[in-house]
Amino acid sequence: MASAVAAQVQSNPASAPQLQRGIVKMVLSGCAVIVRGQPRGGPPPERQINLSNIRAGALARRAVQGQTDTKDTPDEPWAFQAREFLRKKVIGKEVCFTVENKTPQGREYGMVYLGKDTSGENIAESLVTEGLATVRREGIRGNNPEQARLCDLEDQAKAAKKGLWTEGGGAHTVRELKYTIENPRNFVDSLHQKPVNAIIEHVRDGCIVRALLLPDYYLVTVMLSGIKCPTFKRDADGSETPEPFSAEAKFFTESRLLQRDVQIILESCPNQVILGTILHPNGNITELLLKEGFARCVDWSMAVYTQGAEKLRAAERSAKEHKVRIWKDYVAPTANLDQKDRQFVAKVMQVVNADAIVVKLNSGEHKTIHLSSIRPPRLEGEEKNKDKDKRFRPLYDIPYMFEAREFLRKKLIGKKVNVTVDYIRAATSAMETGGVPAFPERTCATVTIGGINIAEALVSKGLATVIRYRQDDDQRSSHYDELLAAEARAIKNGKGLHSKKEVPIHRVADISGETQKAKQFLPFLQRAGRSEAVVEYVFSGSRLKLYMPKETCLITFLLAGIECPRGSRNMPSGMQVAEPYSEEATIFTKELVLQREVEVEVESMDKAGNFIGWLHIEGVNLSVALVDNALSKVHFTAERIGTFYLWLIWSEPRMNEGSGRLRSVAQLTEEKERVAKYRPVYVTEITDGLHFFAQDVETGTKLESLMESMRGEIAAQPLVEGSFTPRRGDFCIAKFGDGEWYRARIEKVESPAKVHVYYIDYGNREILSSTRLAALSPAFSTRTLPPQATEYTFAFIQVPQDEDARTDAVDSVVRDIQNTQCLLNVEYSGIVCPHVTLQFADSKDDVGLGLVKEGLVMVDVRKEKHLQKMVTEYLNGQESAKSARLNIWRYGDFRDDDADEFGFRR
Ligand SMILES: *[C@@H]1O[C@H](CO)[C@@H](O)[C@H](O)[C@H]1NC(C)=O
Ligand SMILES: *[C@@H]1O[C@H](CO)[C@@H](O)[C@H](O)[C@H]1NC(C)=O
Ligand SMILES: *[C@@H]1O[C@H](CO)[C@@H](O)[C@H](O)[C@H]1NC(C)=O
Ligand SMILES: CC(=O)N[C@H]1CO[C@H](CO)[C@@H](O)[C@@H]1O
Repeated sequence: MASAVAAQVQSNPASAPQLQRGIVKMVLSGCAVIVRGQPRGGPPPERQINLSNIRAGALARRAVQGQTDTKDTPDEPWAFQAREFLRKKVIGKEVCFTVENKTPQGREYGMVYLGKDTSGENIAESLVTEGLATVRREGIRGNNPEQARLCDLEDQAKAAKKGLWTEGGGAHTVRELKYTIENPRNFVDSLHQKPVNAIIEHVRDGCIVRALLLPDYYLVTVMLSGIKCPTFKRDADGSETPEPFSAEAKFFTESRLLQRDVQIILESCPNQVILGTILHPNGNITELLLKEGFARCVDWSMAVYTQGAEKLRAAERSAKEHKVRIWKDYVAPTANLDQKDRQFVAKVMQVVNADAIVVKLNSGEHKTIHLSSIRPPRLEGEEKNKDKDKRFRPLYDIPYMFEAREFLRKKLIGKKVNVTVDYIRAATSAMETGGVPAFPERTCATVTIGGINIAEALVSKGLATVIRYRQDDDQRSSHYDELLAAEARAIKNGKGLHSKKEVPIHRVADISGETQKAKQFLPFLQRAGRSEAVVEYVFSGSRLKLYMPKETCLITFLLAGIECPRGSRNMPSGMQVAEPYSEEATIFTKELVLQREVEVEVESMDKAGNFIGWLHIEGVNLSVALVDNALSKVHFTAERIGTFYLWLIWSEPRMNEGSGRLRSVAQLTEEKERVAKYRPVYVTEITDGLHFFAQDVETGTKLESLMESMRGEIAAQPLVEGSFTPRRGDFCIAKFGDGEWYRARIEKVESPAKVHVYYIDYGNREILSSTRLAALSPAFSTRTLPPQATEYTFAFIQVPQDEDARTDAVDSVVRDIQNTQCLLNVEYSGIVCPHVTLQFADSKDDVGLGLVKEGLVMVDVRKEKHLQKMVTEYLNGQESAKSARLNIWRYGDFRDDDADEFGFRR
């Protein structure tokens, strides 16, 4: 050891003892220091130097534990003052020293000077001057000038009655040291986390220190809150085995904190160990240790850290990322994922139980995501075996499962969320788990919506619990501490699973497949009219399982008016092959209604106890939407929307008639060419969302004559005002602002004075008093002439989400085409309505392309092969708008991928 320090020695004239250099690591007493060299790839060597020729008092010593023949010895008078004088002067400082004498036991005596050479302060002289050390006159021989000088200084100190030479002895300089604390927990609590002044007296390992608390001289062992460093494991035979980096971690803390003045926040005292945080002006040792890879975060003790746990996690994360020290072999749980698979935005399609969701990725693919580090409600012990014979449905029968699922469903379904993958849990085979059911691979992620971590929200409501991990288990939420904190709050406030109250019970009548029960229930549901329901399962495009919250029952529901192509299924005669497009129909329905709140009208029931009726979601009639979707791909001359509409309205449920209609429609979609058969329409209404309503010019004369005779009839037989009772869904006639009557449908009845109507031949809506409504006579009903206004939207363009941009586009469309005859061609289908191109009747210019060229909208880049020519034409238009910096491009170009941020929606 000594040789390494000697290696850093400077040569000196042969006569004088060699001058050596080092840094003071520790002051042992008023007359001894430990000096160390510079670290070179590990903790440096060190030597103890006792000061020649002087003596300072001995510090207090604790009895050797377990040996009854030793006792605590107190400080000698002025000993602590001498140590403190020296500590403040030299700790952590560079000094130089000479070794004048070495005892056979290896003890070294010398002179120590502050700084690089002997021109610095001679610390022995300073001590003597202050009366903090005495001179060993007995050892002085000959006439060494240095020794003579020490004697002089001592004489002066005596004369001035300094330190040891003050009258009355030094009893007041003896500390009343407290090695133990009776009740450490009370002691810690009594400080209320106020910082206490302290001196670090010993560093046991990187995160455990012995501290002298001031001003009362308590000696306490403090473990740094939140972390753990590699340490020295004591074996059974008493020898210590260092863990990798334990010595380095210890040196890291020692070189910064040993014998330094600090403040300590004593944070907690679980079973005798005091946890605390050390404050030092140069930084935060806890954070530094983590950042340098000398420590790892510890969940249980992290909870008491008062200075912000997220900073510690971030420091640890940085060390892991850079693979420093203890993390040198670290592999992130998501290391083999591309960035785009690690973090992405996706749309929630389904909530599975209470801890997983199915999302739709940009690619259109569906993916199941588990919420990291949480555990959904589950049955404990005996409850599992209760009611064994009853049909067990986890969603309703496990306490709080339904609440948890509903919380997630209401918050997330159909919404876009941010997914950050935290870890992939490998599949476990049944063999590994010893017969416990195996799990497939799971992608576990933190899912946020509007900045809220949904797992944290769930936990804070007591609707899920947090999984506990082994210390070194990295497969966990990146926001694990927040989850723990949320759980602590939920427990404290007795939320959900932590509540002492009776668990909420969901008695659900499962009527699906129970013909007898269904029969009894039918009149009830028929009478109920429109009822709320949640779609719990989609078997096929037109066959669903519904939960009716008011009636608390589960039913199987078939869409009236249509039958979707059947999927494959097992029949006694063998596997029945799926009909074409069954898969597409199922996906279409799933995307539109799965787990959504819908309204249904039950009309009838089939032999198997399935209810048949209509289903509406956000104003869309699912039967119509399904047909529209297939229809709009159809060659226009083959099927007319108007005809189809009529068919839907008037066809009775035809459950056993097969699916001829939709299939024939589907076959037509095989067509590969874009079909451009423009037909004349009259644009009657434009909505704020850039949809529009148009009438077919061909049937226009029919509408005119119908209106004429209708108005004639009204004139002949004036209506009795107020004799009409509006009911939602009914057709009627309504007196518009121009004083004329038009056919309409009632969409909502707020009050007799506020009835929402939709003019079925024009597409506009109005709220008016029921006094301006009257019954629609059967002669003019939709049976005679179907509603003439059809809703469309522009193909190949994105409706701007930004309100101002949208208003600009709508204004331009209103100016150009409202109440104008145009030519229309259906290009492709949409969920709400067909997407079409429109041409001006005279110039044959494309209206949508005009909007693109004006920079009022962005292009929706369709992928269909047969549409590529159109898409290219639109994109060229967009390029010219960009280069001219028109409207939305006025701030310059941005990639299509940025569209969302700029307020555009595809
Ligand atoms: C050297 O200093 C240490 C620490 O103060 C002390 O315990 C020891 O007795 C000293 N050695 C001698 C021989 O004075
Ligand atoms: C997703 O996160 C980003 C940044 O972290 C944020 O700007 C964006 O609004 C988030 N999106 C959603 C849907 O929460
Ligand atoms: C949609 O649903 C209603 C039930 O409210 C039904 O009567 C109607 O025929 C369906 N079709 C259309 C086109 O509205
Ligand atoms: C409480 C406290 O002192 N925190 C400090 C920990 O150290 C970092 C720098 O290392 C400071 O920024 C914090 O203020």
